[in-house]
Amino acid sequence: MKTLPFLAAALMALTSVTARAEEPRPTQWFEDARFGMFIHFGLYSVPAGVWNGVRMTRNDYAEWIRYQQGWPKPGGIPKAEYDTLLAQFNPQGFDADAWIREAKNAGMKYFLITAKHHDGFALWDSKVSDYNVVKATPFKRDILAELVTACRKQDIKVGFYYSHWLDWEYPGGGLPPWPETKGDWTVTQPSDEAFEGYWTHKCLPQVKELMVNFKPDFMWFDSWGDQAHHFLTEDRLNRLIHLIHENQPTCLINSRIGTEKGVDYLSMGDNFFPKEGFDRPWETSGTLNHSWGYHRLDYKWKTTSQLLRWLVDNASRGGNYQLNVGPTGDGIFQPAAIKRLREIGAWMSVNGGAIYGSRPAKLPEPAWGRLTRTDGRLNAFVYDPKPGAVLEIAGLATLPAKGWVLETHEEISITKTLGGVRFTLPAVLPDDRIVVIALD
Ligand code: FHN
Repeated sequence: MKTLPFLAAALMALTSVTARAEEPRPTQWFEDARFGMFIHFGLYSVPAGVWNGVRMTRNDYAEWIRYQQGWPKPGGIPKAEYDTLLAQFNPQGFDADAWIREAKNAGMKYFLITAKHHDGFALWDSKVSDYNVVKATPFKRDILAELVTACRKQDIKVGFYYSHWLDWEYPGGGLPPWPETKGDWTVTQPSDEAFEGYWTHKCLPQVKELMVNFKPDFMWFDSWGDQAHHFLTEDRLNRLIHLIHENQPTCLINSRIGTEKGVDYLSMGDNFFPKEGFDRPWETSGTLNHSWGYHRLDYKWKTTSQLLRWLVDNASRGGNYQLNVGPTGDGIFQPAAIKRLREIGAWMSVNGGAIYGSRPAKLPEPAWGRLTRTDGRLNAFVYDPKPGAVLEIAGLATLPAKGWVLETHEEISITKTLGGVRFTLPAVLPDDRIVVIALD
């Protein structure tokens, strides 16, 4: 008799944990947000794509500098040599509030950072591995803790990138998959048993730490290709997903974890903007220039006009855009990045009402631009607008009560046609990249 209440309490506790873990997670904030900042920051931000005066080859992603096919000798930079970066990692210019302010001013609603990238280096005070910013570098500050505080203060959702498959620090972590597929030198992949050791002793405990210490709003895992699937078995992924929800029930998870089942949103390929949407939340992560991590010789900056189009394209198809910044080894954003973020922010400050909380219009996509729907309003994004242009929205059955330029509030003329609605742009336009027309 005495054990019964105890048993009942234990059972209830167990049921509530399971129930919490299985409850649908709230994705609405994510879908409403539409625009977020991605950050790649770590040891690799110091060499910034150049090692001993030699520019990296192959994918030219600065965060991959340790492993470059044929670099500068087969096998890449030896770990002991790479680890000389630990003593050099001292980003004195890092200011969490300033980073988050920049994201917020750009019109972004959430923030995602590489808690641990493929090199295995952690940006927080991990008790699981000393290979982290607090224990192994002169900087000694918990970068994640400072950023999470800044995000909470400035009302920005926060998430972490965690490289769960590739880890080039811990024995047994996944190694680059290239040699097997491209083959001019070979890396011996860990055995399944060794990978299991990494999984149980580094990956799972570190992800648990992230959940317990920071209660993130979402996680962004990264995997691709056959090699990843070989290691990321259903059982391992289930353990990882369960651990996350057990410790942080509302934490969203992306599909690049290695499965589309039991996760909350789909991640597209890098810089991939699909022509059609999906019937569930999704996002594209993209770069401002070419490399994700800061690369001192990367001058391939995209124009603001192009970045805005991708943001609008994705929003019109029900997707988000996570735009990446690679801060320098000193912990600051490059002027070219700031310029673009602020230009996007200026556009969003007058047109964000047609992006945030929007859903696809479910009308044929016009050749002249894109459409979204927000609370009973239709928003028409006109690309490369020409003064006085007469444009048509096909498939709209009723004539809207009125139409106006969202930025200036200038009313425009609208008429009903056989197949939809026709509107005329004003003689003077407030933007030559994208003008938004609101139709009530
Ligand atoms: O290998 C990584 C790369 O360094 C970067 O983190 C991107 C971001 O989407 N993901 C992988 C390549 O797809």
